[in-house]
Amino acid sequence: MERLAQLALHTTSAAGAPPAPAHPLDPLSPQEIKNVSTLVKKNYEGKIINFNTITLREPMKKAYYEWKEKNGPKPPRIAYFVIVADGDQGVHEGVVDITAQHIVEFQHTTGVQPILTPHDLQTTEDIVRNDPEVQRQCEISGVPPNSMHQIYCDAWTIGYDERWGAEKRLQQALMYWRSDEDDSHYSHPLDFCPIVDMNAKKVIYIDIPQRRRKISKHKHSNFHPKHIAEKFGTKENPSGFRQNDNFPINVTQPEGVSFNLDGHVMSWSNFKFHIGFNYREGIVLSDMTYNDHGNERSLFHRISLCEMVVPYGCPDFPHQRKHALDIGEYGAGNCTNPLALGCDCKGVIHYMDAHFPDKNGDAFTVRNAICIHEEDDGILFKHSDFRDDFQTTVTTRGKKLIISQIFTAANYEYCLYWIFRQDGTIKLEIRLTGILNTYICADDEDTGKWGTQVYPNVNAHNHQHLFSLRLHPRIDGDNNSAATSDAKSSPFPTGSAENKYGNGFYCEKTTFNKVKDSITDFESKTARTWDIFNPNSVHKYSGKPATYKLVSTYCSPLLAQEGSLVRKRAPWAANTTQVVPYSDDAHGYGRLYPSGDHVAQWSGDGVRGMTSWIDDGEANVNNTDIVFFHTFGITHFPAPEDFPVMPTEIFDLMLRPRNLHTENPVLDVKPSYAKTTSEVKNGEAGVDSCSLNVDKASRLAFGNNDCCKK
Ligand SMILES: *[C@@H]1O[C@H](CO)[C@@H](O)[C@H](O)[C@H]1NC(C)=O
Ligand SMILES: *[C@@H]1O[C@H](CO)[C@@H](O)[C@H](O)[C@H]1NC(C)=O
Ligand SMILES: *[C@@H]1O[C@H](CO)[C@@H](O)[C@H](O)[C@H]1NC(C)=O
Ligand SMILES: *[C@@H]1O[C@H](CO)[C@@H](O)[C@H](O)[C@H]1NC(C)=O
Ligand SMILES: *[C@@H]1O[C@H](CO)[C@@H](O)[C@H](O)[C@H]1NC(C)=O
Ligand SMILES: *[C@@H]1O[C@H](CO)[C@@H](O)[C@H](O)[C@H]1NC(C)=O
Ligand SMILES: [Cu+2]
Repeated sequence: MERLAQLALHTTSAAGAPPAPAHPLDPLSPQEIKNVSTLVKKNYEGKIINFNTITLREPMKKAYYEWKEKNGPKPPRIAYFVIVADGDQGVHEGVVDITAQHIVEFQHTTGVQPILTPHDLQTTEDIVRNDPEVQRQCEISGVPPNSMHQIYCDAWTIGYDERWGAEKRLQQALMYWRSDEDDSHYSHPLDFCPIVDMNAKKVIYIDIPQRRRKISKHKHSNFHPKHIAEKFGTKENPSGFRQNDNFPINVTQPEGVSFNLDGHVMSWSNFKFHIGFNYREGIVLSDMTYNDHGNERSLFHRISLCEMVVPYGCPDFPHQRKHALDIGEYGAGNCTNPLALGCDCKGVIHYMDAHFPDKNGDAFTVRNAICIHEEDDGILFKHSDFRDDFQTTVTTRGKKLIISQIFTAANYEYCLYWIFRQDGTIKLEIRLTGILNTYICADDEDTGKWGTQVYPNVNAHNHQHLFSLRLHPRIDGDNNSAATSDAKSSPFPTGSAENKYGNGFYCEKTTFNKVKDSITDFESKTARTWDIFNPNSVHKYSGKPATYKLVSTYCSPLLAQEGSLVRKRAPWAANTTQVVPYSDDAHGYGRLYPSGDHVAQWSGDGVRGMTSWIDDGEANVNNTDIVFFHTFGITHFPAPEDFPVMPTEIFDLMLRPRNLHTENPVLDVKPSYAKTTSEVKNGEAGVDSCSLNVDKASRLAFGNNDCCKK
């Protein structure tokens, strides 16, 4: 509560018309949020309402490009809202035309539950602490008397529990004890799990295991500096911090940054794109182009992480309920952290804020939600000639542009880095950190294969972190195709006329004609990658189509089986790719969310999201407007090194241009050092911006720099 209160700035709404933002894809401004909530309140006069969602409803692709490229009308500002009304089941949702100042549509939807908000999570703890039966269970667990204020819970989405379905708005409260306010509670889990009804604001049930386990008697394991002093401090070094690697690495960018922002439109190197942000997907990159020597070529209409699932692998009840779909159930946007200069990102930084509604419909601002900065990216290209002892050489260093955010889903932190290289490569790097979800294990208990004892009496269950990357390509135009690309040996045996020496191999490209062809899995034996391409834009040398190749090898298969709750609720996670036709229809809203629009407490039954888009699998996805979904992520078998807080675990994927550029697209990046053979012979200088004479920020680690000046 307090932490959020500190970080929040309640923006007072300006009187009168909200200033229209410059760009149709810009997130709603605080004024627009307030404006929408005012209209919605009028519409629901007489009801007690809590705002859950107010967000931009992006213009449909067609309308957007009519405006952008064909001088069409500017798309109106449209907002989508979700509210919870006291006494009503489900949600009220609707669409507001801000420009026209009226509610376009609204409806009461039952049998669904809205996304959880940080506010929801905070209230649960109070409800749980004040419940007499929870208090009794704490006593049974051996929690010291009069210490209910030291009981904490991680309020989790319930997933789906068939005992209650989706009628009530529920959370499961994963219980812990903290020895003091600054303690991390994860080394003292409790064995029972209350179910909280958020609307009734009470505990409706407590799942109590057959085998009771007393709270751990071991000292808590903590990680803040004061705890490090306690753990490792000595008389000589009271802080306890290691002393052998503490010289700072400072970044200098004396002339500032190479990127330019026009509102939310980023121009960097040859890239141009719009940076959006919403409660659910967090960062959204749209209308991405690359300037190919004056020709502004379109690459992607929209890129985002549209869903994720973190299924846990312990088969014992009620742990099957732990499979948070964090993007659809919590929101990568709404759980985003405010970032700090010099520590979350280093160098010369530009930040963007994010705005959400609070439960009263006032705007709530997360400062510095998006971090934008550049970093050195090592060698971009290099070649030296052996004939003159490598004196004939060219070395060009690269830079990268990084757009990042960090969100906290209860115990875990997800650090997301969208990285651009000058050659047109787009990378997504994810760093997992934060704290393992933990459960109690007794002194004599074996965690078996389903978890690891990471600390005395602390069992961290096996789990996966799987994401869905949504790519809406627009490579050289709206009609694109996709294919698998497999490295294959020649099908002909050694000695045959076609493969006499047995060494032949090639790239087998299999284009998806129908949706059902596009359902593929990662294949390490063929080093499988996927091509997204425009069959109508053919390279003049290679004869191959302009392509972005998806290179992604962190593709753990979903381990929950057919028929499991996880598989039903995350139908997209069962395979590595799905390609579906883009649909502008008002109900598809561009096919954004593969586990459906309202994910919380969905049973997984019925046809929704990915299942409905795949349909009978017969729709054409070849040379048409397509959306490409990619499941990737890791399987996490916890180890003691991940506790009490986890060093970042890093994985990534990349999209690289292939057959798109005439030649190496970064030949025009100025080299750091270059000398031709004749310059070497004639003792001429060539290009040199990286010797110790010129790059004053670099120097020798040891000894005298003077001796090395040329
Ligand atoms: C909302 O914006 C409209 C113009 O876009 C303006 O006429 C109206 O007064 C605003 N209402 C509030 C409550 O800010
Ligand atoms: C380098 O950064 C450290 C903090 O990390 C700071 O204390 C120091 O003053 C900086 N040095 C320079 C030369 O800016
Ligand atoms: C975002 O968080 C705020 C603060 O907890 C909450 O009031 C709001 O309803 C949330 N919005 C969404 C869309 O989750
Ligand atoms: C896909 O479309 C292209 C061009 O329209 C066509 O040449 C090709 O045969 C199609 N591929 C498949 C697998 O149907
Ligand atoms: C998709 O996943 C299912 C479930 O794991 C598997 O049975 C099927 O073979 C996969 N499909 C393809 C084409 O790889
Ligand atoms: C794109 O493909 C659709 C069929 O899927 C076709 O109707 C349309 O004319 C194509 N557009 C272009 C620009 O080729
Ligand atoms: Cu993990």
